[in-house]
Amino acid sequence: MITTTRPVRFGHLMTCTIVLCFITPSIHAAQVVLNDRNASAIVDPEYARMMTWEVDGVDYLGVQTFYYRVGDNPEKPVHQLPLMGVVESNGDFQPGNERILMRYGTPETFFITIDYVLAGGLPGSGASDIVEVISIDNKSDEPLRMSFFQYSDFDLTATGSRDLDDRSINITGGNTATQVSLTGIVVSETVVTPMPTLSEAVPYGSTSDKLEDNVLDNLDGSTSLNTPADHTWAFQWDFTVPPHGSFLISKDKHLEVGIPEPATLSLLTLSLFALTRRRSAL
Ligand SMILES: [Ca+2]
Ligand SMILES: [Ca+2]
Ligand SMILES: [Ca+2]
Repeated sequence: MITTTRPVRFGHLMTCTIVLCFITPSIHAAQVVLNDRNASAIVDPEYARMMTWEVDGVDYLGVQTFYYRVGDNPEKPVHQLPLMGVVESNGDFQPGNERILMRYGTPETFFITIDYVLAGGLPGSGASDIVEVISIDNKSDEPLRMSFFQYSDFDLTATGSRDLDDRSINITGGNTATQVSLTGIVVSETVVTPMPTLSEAVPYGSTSDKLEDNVLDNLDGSTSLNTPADHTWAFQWDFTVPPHGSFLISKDKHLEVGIPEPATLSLLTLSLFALTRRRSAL
C-alpha cells in the first residue's frame, strides 16, 4: 500500500489536501468518514457501499450500494471486482474530507469509479446533499454491454426503528425517487443524466435478494409504494460502452428534515455550484 499526503493548489482560491491510497485486492481498505458542516457519512470501500448518512447527528441511511452485469451473466456486487484505489480529499474551506473516489475493475477489462461528495447545511438546518458521479470505463478493444444497478435503503427515522417508519416512495419522471417518512422526513434522488432504463420501489429484501442470487434479473419497473414498511428503491441502466470509451451517471441525493430555511438552501446551492465549477475545470 502506498499512502501519500500532499497539498495541492486550486488556482488562487484554496488549498486542498488529497490522500491517495493504492490498494491490492488482498489488502483491507479502511472505512472512510466524510464530514461537511452538519453532515457526515461513513463509506466502506471494501464493500463499495455507503453505510451511514448523519444529518445533525441522526443517521438516516441503511445502506447504498452498487451492482453490475456484463452481457447476459448474472449481476454481481461491484465490490467483488478488484479494488484499484481510494482517494479522499478536502477541497473546500470546511474542516474534514467531503469527497471520496473508489475505483474497481482491472486495467485489461473495465473500471467502475464511484465519486461521492458530501455537502452539509448549517447546524440544525436538517438539510444535506450528496452528489454522485459513477464512471464506467471500457479498457478493452471490444464493446462492453453492461447493466448497472444502484440500490438504496434509507431508514428515515430518528427512533432507531426500521420497520414501519417509511410512509411512501414515488419515482417520478423516470429519474427522481422521493421517500417520505411518517414524521415528514424527505429524501429525494434525481438522476441528472442519463435516464435510467428501469426502477424498483419495494419493501426491504426483495431487490437485494434478486441482485444477490447469482441469477440474471431485471428490476420490475415499479414506481410507487404507499404502504408503511421498511422501503427500498433501485435504478437500473442498460448500455453498451464502445472500446476504450466511457459511460457516465450523475446523481444528486437531498435529505430534508423539516422545513428548509432560505439560508440553508442558499448554502447548499453555493456548495453544489462550487462543485460543478470544480468538476468542469478538471
Ligand atoms: Ca472540507
Ligand atoms: Ca439476480
Ligand atoms: Ca428502508
